[in-house]
Amino acid sequence: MSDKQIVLVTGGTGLVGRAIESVVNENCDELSSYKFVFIGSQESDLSNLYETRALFEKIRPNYVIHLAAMVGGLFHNQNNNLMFLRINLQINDNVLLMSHEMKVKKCISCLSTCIFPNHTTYPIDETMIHLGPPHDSNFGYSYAKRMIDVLNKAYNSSANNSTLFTAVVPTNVFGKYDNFNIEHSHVIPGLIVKAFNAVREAKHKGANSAKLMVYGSGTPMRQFIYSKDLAKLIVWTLKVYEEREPIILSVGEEEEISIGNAAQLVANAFSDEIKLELDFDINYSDGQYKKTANNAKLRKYLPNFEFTPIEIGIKETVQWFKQNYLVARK
Ligand code: NAP
Ligand code: GFB
Repeated sequence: MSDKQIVLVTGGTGLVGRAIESVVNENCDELSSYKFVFIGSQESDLSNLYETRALFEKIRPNYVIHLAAMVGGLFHNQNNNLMFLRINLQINDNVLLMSHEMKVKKCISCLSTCIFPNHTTYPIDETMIHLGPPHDSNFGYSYAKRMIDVLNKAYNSSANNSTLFTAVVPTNVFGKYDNFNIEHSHVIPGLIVKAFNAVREAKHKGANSAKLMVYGSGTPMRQFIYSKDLAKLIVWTLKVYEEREPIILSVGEEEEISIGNAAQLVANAFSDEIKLELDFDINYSDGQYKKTANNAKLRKYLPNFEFTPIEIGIKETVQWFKQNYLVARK
């Protein structure tokens, strides 16, 4: 009988899950008391309670890192708010119910900085989640995520509960194994696949420059966290974080950059092949202008945590995509 603590990672086959898997593989000794089980929708459709129950009865986790969700960028959310709401409500209710019933020691769920009130003061912090409606473009996803926070409060205060229900609040994430589908993806993977295609087309034509199409005006502001850094912080949350209240996992406010700047960093990552000039198409929506998050609570715990500089993270992600574009999720 193994005395290892079993950690079930739902959403284990996605961008964040795969990053946690590589952090776990790189730190086997430090994490030797845990056995991580990474699952995707092939192992269990977590929007279905019976399948969720069967999974939990099979794995019998001591801890749960709950990442599984219907996830997408601005344009995917904008056109599918009902689906994002219902599917994520179902997944979250099933996973938290089974964590409670199976007396999991700690269940760490994932919120997002995009679920905060659209009209608010800045920077946003963990206390502001419910102080007003979210941006209309992703209200379905946002309210489903906010219900995790409400479920956590309800379970934590219920009489027969023995699980610590808590949550992390990542900002926009990017990295290897992301979703590179242009219609559904977030901005950085969307730009990478567009840049990759533009370079390939230019080379085919013998041109030495090309355009990189950027949707919108490029003026909205974002904080981006490299998936490897987020993974390290989520493993830290598993081992150390014992508060019921959520914690924002983000680079600092001073790292906030415009979409145009992010696009330029993507173009620079291809400059060894072709010069890419940014071309902004304002027929596309800008979405939320800003969602500046404060990471002071994280810094109180980890004052010296070093985030990967975004230009390095983007270069590594572009390199990975070039080597894996045939198998990348598109
Ligand atoms: P992702 O790459 O789209 O991965 C989603 C994961 O959830 C995949 O493993 C997927 O399995 C699984 N999943 C989806 N529907 C499922 C279902 N019905 N049953 C079981 N598993 C299901 O997403 P991500 O970017 O890693 O996001 C992970 C978490 O971070 C999510 O909770 C998300 O809301 C949160 N987050 C993400 C960002 C971001 O910018 N990406 C920002 C803030 C918060 P398959 O591989 O089988 O599809
Ligand atoms: O990552 P993204 O799709 O979502 O970024 P949000 C959208 C911003 O990037 C808009 C611009 O200003 C877009 O006009 N943009 C430029 C692009 N080129 C592209 C492109 O090729 N693809 C995409 N997608 N955008 C999401 C929420 O908001 O944040 C989700 O809708 C999720 O729920 C995510 O939580 C973290 O950052 O605007």
